[in-house]
Amino acid sequence: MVGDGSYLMLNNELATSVMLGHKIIVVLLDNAGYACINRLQQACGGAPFNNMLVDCLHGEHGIPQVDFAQNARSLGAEAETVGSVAELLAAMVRARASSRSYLIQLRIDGPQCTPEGGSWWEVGIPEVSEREAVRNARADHEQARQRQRLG
Ligand SMILES: Cc1ncc(C[n+]2csc(CCOP(=O)(O)OP(=O)(O)O)c2C)c(N)n1
Ligand SMILES: [Mg+2]
Repeated sequence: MVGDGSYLMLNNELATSVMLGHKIIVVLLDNAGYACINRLQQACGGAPFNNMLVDCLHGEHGIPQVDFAQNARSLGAEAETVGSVAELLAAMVRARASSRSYLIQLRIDGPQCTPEGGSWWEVGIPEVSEREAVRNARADHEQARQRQRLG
């Protein structure tokens, strides 16, 4: 299972899996951007920027709408695109029956995430900012550090 952003960073592994005959099934969750980094950016007090494709800097040719299934086929895998959980289940049956690596592209909602799991990850927050949200995130960060066990 892989996100659309991660797939763009490692899709060549599909060609290797086909070449070696080591079949893998890739379920690609396409939410049009780096959603977890988008969430982290905002948890640190930042405004959403340059993570979801809709917020990204782009030039005159716009934002590419990557056809991930087509991309996987070009690397030698079989592939299809689905739009619901029911279609995903049916596609998994075909993927399991296939003799070669198989990618299922599932379009999912954008930046919405499941609620946090409750664990704390230390990420540096600026001490000085004109943004109130950043100053609040810094105050939360300092409080959280008080509860950190060292050593
Ligand atoms: C090689 C590499 N570059 C950058 C990162 C930082 N990083 C962690 S998650 C992530 C975004 C992943 O986006 P996607 O795969 O689309 O998953 P989503 O959060 O949207 O579900 C990035 C850039 C990383 N882990 N590895
Ligand atoms: Mg994504």
